[in-house]
Amino acid sequence: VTAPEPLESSVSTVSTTSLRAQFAARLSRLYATEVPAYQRLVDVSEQVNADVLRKHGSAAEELGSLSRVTAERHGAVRVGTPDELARLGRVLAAFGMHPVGFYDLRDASPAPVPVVSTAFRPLDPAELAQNPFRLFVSVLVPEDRRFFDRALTRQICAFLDGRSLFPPRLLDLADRAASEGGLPAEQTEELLRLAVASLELTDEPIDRAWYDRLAQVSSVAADIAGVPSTHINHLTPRVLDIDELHARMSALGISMLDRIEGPPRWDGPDVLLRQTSFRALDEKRRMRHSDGTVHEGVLRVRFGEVEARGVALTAAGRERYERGLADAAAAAADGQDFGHALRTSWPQHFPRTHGELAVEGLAHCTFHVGGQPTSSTKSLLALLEQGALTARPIVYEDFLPKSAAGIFQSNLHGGGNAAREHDAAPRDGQWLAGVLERPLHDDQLLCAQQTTDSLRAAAGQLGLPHITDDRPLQWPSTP
Ligand code: OOG
Ligand code: NI
Repeated sequence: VTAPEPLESSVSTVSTTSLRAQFAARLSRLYATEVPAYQRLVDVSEQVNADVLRKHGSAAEELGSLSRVTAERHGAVRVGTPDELARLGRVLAAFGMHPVGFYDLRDASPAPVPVVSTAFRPLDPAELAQNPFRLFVSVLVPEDRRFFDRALTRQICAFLDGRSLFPPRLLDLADRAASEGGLPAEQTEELLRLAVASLELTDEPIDRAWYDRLAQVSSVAADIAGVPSTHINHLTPRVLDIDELHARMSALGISMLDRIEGPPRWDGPDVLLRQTSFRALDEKRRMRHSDGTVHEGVLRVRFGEVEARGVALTAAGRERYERGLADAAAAAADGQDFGHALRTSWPQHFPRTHGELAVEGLAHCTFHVGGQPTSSTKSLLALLEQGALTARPIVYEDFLPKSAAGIFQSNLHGGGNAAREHDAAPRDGQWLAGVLERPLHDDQLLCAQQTTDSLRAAAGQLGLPHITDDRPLQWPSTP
């Protein structure tokens, strides 16, 4: 894993790990001032987490310690050009956050969005345990003819070329922090201040006609290219019981989306990610009108999302998940309630325990010595059966583009009118890696590497030359 070693040895150096924790905490304070209902969400999440821990004890911490979960946030930021994306990538490298995965939301259904995205986050399990702050970063694709005609593409590009989001001093400090694994203490304040300021809402007026023109095509395009700078679109705390959170927020009179996106609630293991949010609220913004006057207007683009995280699925597990969703969607097309259909069919797709998920090769996990083998075997399945090894689930650290598109959609009015007949501009992970000038990591491989490392360590402890991973659906084989 490529995360630089933190420079803990020198007292006057602040490590990227510590910088990341401070960056996340400051963004949280900033977003609370910008969107006060967010603080409510954080407070209620913390209460729910404390209650879950009281009720379930240490089992509640199987997928992360309470201190990790309490500080845990993901943010969403949207930028306009490859250049803006590359610069943001440099800033995030200062915090030990690296790009993982490629998401193309342009073909999300039922609500295509004209962006492609990646998630910047720590890679190393120890780094994730310290502070897992992640940022879902999307870049507009103004050349995509399904959304924008040639004239609009040109206008968007001209508008975006005229703005500069990340000052040179910020980039210098960030590059230094990234290459040295931290910064001298006397420079950290400046780095953090500039980094947070680059994601703060400005009160520079918005050109009303230009904003509305873009919003007709896509609200997200307007949120990106209709405004003079970028900002945090949302910041999301993690909660250990999202159904309880949803009920408590609703009881406080906060208007939540009806649905929790992702897998259903059930009495088996949570997988992947479940998310919901409160509806976007009116926010006052200064608007410049065509006659040149500036008045206060209202925009509604930012919302408060909350999430619960489950175990990471292998490709085989992901297939089950997709099939589960597809079955429920088919039932909904036949007039059934989607949520009901999903809950009813779920047990046909997933076993009821983490152990079974592990043994069937559906979920990623690490293996640890739990006792002495009762026979000479190198088989993982046999060692698990003998209790010589136990499985520990690996938490899902990434995103679900389908749910993401659902949340985009439900929170924005004027969903846009993508013309399907025109050509998409080609964008893929290789394109994104080229823009960022750094490799795009693969979440499946990162998890598989953790499994392999744990098996090697366990084999060493048991005095075996190796352990053979003979699970039925294991994936992928690490190179
Ligand atoms: C990002 C949407 C993705 C999530 O939680 O899935 C996301 C955005 O709205 O810009 O944040
Ligand atoms: Ni989000």
